[in-house]
Amino acid sequence: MAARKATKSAAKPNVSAEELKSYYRDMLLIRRFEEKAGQLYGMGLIGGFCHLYIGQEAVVVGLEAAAEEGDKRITSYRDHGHMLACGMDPDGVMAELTGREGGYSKGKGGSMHMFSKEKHFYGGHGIVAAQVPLGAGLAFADKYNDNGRVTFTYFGDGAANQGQVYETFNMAALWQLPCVFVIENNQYAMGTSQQRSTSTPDIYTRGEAFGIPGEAVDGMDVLAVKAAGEKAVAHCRSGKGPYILEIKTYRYRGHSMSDPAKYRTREEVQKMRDERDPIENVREMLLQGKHATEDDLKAIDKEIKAIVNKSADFARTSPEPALEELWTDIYADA
Ligand SMILES: Cc1ncc(C[n+]2csc(CCOP(=O)(O)OP(=O)(O)O)c2C)c(N)n1
Ligand SMILES: [Mg+2]
Repeated sequence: MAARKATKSAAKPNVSAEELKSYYRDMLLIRRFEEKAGQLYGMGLIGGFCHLYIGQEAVVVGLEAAAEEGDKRITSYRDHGHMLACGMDPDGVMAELTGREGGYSKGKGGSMHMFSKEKHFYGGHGIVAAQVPLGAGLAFADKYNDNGRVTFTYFGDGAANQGQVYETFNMAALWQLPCVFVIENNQYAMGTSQQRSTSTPDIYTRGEAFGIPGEAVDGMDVLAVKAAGEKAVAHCRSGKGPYILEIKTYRYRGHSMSDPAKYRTREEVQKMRDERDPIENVREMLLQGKHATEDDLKAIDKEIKAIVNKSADFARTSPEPALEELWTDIYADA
């Protein structure tokens, strides 16, 4: 059996200027979309919970750069970034946040419950870690159908302490499922820091007991995430079973829109924004490497602003779902 050790990743791929620009664009779309969602929430247009992804953009954008058509993804309630990164329509996502007919779940699911068969996005799950066994189930189906597809199963540092994660690791390793377990370690589970809740800081080593290799990755660096993602995907696709990526990242906003964030200082957040911001990092790379001018980047900013404003207009003007809709989509084929 090959060595199945947990390692810290440092590799970075060579990418073209066009690729770098597309990562900048995709991360910026998530950032601006989430800022707009925050505004709509403040205006009372979004009900229920709303968990923003601001700060974590390089995780999904880097991993989507390593994915191929037909690969699957499943995640928690902090899910808008995953949907946008896999190509779901911003109009449909925003309209679901406002609970309107034009939303991905016809306004009946809200922020935490959206799906797209077309883009192989399987939710959006509100119960912490519930998506982890489901992700293994998706990978089981792919293995059974022998179709060469890989599933990205995302969960948080807090979720990593849930028992069902380890039952899943055992089965995924036993059956050699093509599943990349992506731990988005943003250092907090609601108001609890990882230090307060987690016995060992390196969650990527947790697969060793099951023979699952793991790797820690700098989640503020989209190129490092892409490189680690490619390695993990190649491992899974070649039939060697699951792989763990612990992606060290940071969320700038509260756990959800109703979080007063008393458990950390403003300075801590500001320091991260100033020194590690994933979008600023790529912006610097583009400018310093002379891959783009300030004007090129301004044009991208403008394009993104237009997409996000359009999605907000759609989310405000799409009608409320009709009452009869309450009786549809209850059973799979209804
Ligand atoms: C089974 C279960 N327990 C508790 C909660 C309440 N809860 C919602 S999010 C959360 C913290 C999860 O943190 P983490 O996995 O680090 O994800 P993050 O919010 O940082 O993305 C908790 C305890 C829940 N939704 N489900
Ligand atoms: Mg967390």
